[in-house]
Amino acid sequence: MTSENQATTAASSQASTAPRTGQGQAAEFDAIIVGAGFSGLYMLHSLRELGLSVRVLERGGGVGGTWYWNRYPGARCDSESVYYMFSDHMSREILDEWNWSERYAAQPEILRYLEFVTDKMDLRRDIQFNAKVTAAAYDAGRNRWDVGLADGSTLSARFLVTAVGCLSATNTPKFPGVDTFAGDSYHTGAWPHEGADLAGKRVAIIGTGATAVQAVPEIAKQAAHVWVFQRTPNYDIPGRNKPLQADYAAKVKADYPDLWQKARLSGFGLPYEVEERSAVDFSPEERQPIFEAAWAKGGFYMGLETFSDYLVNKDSNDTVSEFIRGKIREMVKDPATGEMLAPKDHPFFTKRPPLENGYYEAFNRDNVTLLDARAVPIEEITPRGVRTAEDEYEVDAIVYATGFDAMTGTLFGMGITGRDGLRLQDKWADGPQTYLGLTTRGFPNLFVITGPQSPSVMSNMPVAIEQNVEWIAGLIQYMRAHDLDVAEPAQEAEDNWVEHHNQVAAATLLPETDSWWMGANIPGKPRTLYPYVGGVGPFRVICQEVAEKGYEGLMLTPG
Ligand code: NA7
Repeated sequence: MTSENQATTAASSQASTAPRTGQGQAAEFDAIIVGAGFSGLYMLHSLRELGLSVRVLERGGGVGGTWYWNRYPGARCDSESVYYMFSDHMSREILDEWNWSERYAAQPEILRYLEFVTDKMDLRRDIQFNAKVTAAAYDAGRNRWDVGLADGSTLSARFLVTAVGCLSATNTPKFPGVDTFAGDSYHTGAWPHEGADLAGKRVAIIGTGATAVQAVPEIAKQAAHVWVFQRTPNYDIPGRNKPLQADYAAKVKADYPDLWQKARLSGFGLPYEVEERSAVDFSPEERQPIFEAAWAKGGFYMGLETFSDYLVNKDSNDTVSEFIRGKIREMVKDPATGEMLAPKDHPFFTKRPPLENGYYEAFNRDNVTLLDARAVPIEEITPRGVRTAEDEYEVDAIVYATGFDAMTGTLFGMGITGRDGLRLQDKWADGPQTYLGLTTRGFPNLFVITGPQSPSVMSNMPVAIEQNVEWIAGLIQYMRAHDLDVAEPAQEAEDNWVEHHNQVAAATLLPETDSWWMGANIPGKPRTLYPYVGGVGPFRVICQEVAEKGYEGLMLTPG
């Protein structure tokens, strides 16, 4: 942090400690932020810089968001740690001081990092923990958001910013008998803080997404036996996790200004070297060494640095999909298990490809059994375990690695109502309707960080988050400078954004695949692409142009 920054932080943080509270009245703030993960922390810092009084409401007992809740064995980030952090926009000092220990940081280290940031930036005193939002209603007469908490208390603010992440509402399938199991049940996204004792136990793991791919090898090391219930196999790419080399980390630090810039203008928020080329323009002999090099390197390079048209060209995609299937068959000793693990029902990267560190090898162990939950579905959970049409698997513990009601689950759970009592879930009943994913008509002064129809999960998250936060802070600054109190998108601007979003989605292979990106994992959820897939860089440019034109598309009015 520069000394100038420090001075502003100190001055504005004094302002932020003074909410206006009257007798019998709700505590009043300029802004309420919901969530204290990456998004909420940076939003708090940014609004304090503007001199706003701010309260962060966090349902957990500490900061961290995703990294507070997801404490399952093996939990780590699939973005390389050196890029999975705040840039110098938050604090140059933190960027210089913090050192990661592994190529991909594990959950405890990321949580330590976020605690470090919180303390270093003195953010904690404006965060209210164990504060679950149960209602948030816009009062047009007062132009304020009234926010109710589970403990019955209320607060109010001019601006409401949701910083609730994309994967914070856990999804446990409604299997018959799910509550009858006599052993221990865990959802990976709500793992007990004291840990789960799985040593020597018989464990059922349901799901084979990015979470299970991390958890299975770790649980297999402790458990007596693990049964993995797979409905759909994924294209898991080797992560090749390893200790971070000091010279590599130093080089990255030295190059940060360029690297952040590159990441901000990239497709997926990572500063990788993307070659604009199609796999179909290369012969099999030419493609092979390109694939092998990316496979050896590990990580998302496989998707981003080999060929650039996998999401729009099925023929190109077929080449990489077949390459990965071949690798899976090689890694798994039992041919029948290898075949079961090789995905055939969807193209590569039309579901989020997990990074694996020992997942396929785990199936070479005697104490791990893969079961085909597509061919033989789970019929019920019994007091003893998991019953399929063919068998009952008696276990001591069931681990639900069954994902999340992504992108909208938590927002809908907060009871958000806008102008004239319009409920967010009613407005979005057929799918999200937003302007830039950041705002939605009928909900004045509500801003959504990493919302649907913004790049969000299609990005290395901190890069998407910083852009969202800076745009929202810029808008609020603009409103204050021009004595404007209400921001709400015009209908036409919103319709145009939704249409653009849908056109971009339709040009890709993504809508054909059942994925949580498409809402397909939750029965009854509208089927639409939730994240914006036009790219982090292009999205940034669009948002910048909107801002430069006086926030074109938003109706900005005095209160
Ligand atoms: P995901 O990716 O949504 O994975 C959930 C898994 O659970 C997936 O394999 C599902 O199979 C499986 N699932 C869900 N419901 C069932 C039922 N009823 N029966 C059997 N199997 C089921 O969640 P994760 O937590 O792994 O990862 C979420 C994101 O976190 C990840 O994408 C990264 O961005 C980080 P399906 O594929 O639907 O057939």
